[in-house]
Amino acid sequence: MRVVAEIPVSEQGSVHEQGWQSWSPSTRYGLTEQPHRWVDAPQRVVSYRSENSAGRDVFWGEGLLAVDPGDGAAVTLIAAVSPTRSVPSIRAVVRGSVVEVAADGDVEVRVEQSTVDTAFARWADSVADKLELTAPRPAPTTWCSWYQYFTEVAESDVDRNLQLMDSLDLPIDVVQIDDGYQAAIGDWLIPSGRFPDVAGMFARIRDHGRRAGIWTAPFLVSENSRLFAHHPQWLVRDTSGVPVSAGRNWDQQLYALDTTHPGAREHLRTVFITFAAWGIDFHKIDFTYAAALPGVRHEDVTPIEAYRMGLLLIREAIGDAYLLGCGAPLLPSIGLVDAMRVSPDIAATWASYNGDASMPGQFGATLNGVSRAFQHGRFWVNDPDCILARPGIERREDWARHVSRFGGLRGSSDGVDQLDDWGLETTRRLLSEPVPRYFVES
Ligand code: 9PG
Repeated sequence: MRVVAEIPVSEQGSVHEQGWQSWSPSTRYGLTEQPHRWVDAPQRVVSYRSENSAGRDVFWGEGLLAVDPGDGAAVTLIAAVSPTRSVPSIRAVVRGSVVEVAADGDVEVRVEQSTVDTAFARWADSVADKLELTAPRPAPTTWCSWYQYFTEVAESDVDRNLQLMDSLDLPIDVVQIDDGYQAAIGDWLIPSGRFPDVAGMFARIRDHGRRAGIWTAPFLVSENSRLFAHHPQWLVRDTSGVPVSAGRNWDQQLYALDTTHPGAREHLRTVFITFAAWGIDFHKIDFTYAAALPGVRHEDVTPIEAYRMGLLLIREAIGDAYLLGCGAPLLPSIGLVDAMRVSPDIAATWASYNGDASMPGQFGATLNGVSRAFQHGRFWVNDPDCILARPGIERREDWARHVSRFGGLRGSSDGVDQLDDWGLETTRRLLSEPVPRYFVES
């Protein structure tokens, strides 16, 4: 690491960290506060940039970090020079009344007499200009199966909700089936037992006058999948030839698909072209961090290049369909997705089950949704995660306020029959509200 700035600060100073991917905690801290870090080691690869060495006693941003001296003096922003190509880690250490910032790659140091949010927004404007990004396409409104049914979702649940959306005349453009329709992580075209006719179900969604959306984790391969059994050569490996771990979830060991391997690429193309033939035109691609893990690939490219090759391939296969990234390295996704989950998952509880701010819970979801507000309208449409408004959702009024303020993509994820009067009225209102172009002006 090379020192890039030494910034005098007052006792009221703060450091603002931006994490690697959708779920990585991102927020500001007072100088003596402890930053949010992983709690259980296996979580590290799933929600954080596992290859770095972010300690608990230092501040750490991935490609972006800001220091506010807290005395009215200018804020300093340290940012990746080419965020879609290389995302340096940026470390900030408090040494008495100076914050020393170091980076392991090319960064620019910007000094702005403004709030940190405004400085972030101005930086994002400059990135968008340089990359000649056009304004992101507004998001359709969605209904997502995940936060009511989780992996147990069945075709009958979707049908029942379709009926209710019609009878209640809910303003939902896209019905998005989440995790659960597929036989295994990696086997996207093989149905789970609960979906006897996946293609037929997407056709029924369209018969109801709604658009069809689907969830995949396109770069993940579960140890239980046929993909893993039949095509071990398509996995990212370490230098001794062992498949690199993409973490654990669903009580399964996960691996990363090599997005540079011709066979894996052909497979990805087939999956997404099949979805297009089924009439699907909304994609939530999840756990995409897997494609950017360090390792040995068929082609000698950087992890970020491999990641973008995978995203670009999907982009090309789905035509004009709307693309939502999730579990996604943020800066490397710029220019390739329409919308981005900027936060960990919402949940029925405010706190996550183990205190890890990257795990499902309203605390972490809100934290990131606020700190990444500047990205909305510049890099993509911000997805703060779904509206949950049914009884039993802890602090549901607070969550509704958050979505109203920071929701670019508006999606409902309650079983419609679970909503009480407040829940239904709130869901309808949040789905109908106009979304501003920006949440943070520059
Ligand atoms: C489907 C879900 C939903 C959800 C996504 C994602 O850190 N974790 O272990 C972790 C696991 C799952 C997860 C987020 C984090 O949820 O965000 O909306 O699609 O997958 O399995």
